[in-house]
Amino acid sequence: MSKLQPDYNFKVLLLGDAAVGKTSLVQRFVHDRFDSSYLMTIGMEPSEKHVDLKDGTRVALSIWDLAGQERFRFIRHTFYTGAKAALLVYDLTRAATLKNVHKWSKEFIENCGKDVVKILVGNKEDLKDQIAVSKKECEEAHTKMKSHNSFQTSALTGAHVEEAFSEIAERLVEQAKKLGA
Ligand SMILES: Nc1nc2c(ncn2[C@@H]2O[C@H](COP(=O)(O)OP(=O)(O)OP(=O)(O)O)[C@@H](O)[C@H]2O)c(=O)[nH]1
Ligand SMILES: [Mg+2]
Repeated sequence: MSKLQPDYNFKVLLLGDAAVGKTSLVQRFVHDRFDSSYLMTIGMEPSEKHVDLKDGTRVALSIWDLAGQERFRFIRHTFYTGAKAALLVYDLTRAATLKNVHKWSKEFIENCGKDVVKILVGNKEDLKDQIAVSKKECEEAHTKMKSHNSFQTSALTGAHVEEAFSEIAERLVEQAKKLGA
């Protein structure tokens, strides 16, 4: 019989530059759909989805999809409160967005502390002939920002989207169990 009540509830942020595909990743993960037009997020867009881990643990993720546009910088800190994890997203076709991921990571830690789960996500991997960052650069960024894991995703095809969110749920449960022990 499946449990209805989640065992855990966590707040997860989507962080990264404008138009890297944060909203698209959430749309793919939560509703299994994709929109090719760009509608910038204004402030923040909340969603919720339950994830069942392999061992049957049920995790509710409150997903806070933050606006990446510079103009929302001043209201952003209000959305950080209580977040324990983030997907730090960059666009594989725009090298500058990978550089900026470090700024996002810094802002995340400043607001939420060091004991947070960080998953690095290079999105738009379907645009094979436009990829502008090497595997080595991705790995270096992963090491430099000490992210727990990294993925290359496509919100368009769905590649590795579930994996990235499941990883965050797994890591959060692991951390919660450790802290509770
Ligand atoms: N080909 C391709 N296009 C994508 C992918 N993900 C997002 N896009 C497109 O990239 C554009 C920006 O996507 P959004 O999800 O709105 O970007 P965002 O990061 O939420 O942007 P802000 O809300 O401004 O911070 C849209 O036109 C999407 O359709 C992907 O995996 N592949
Ligand atoms: Mg958005």
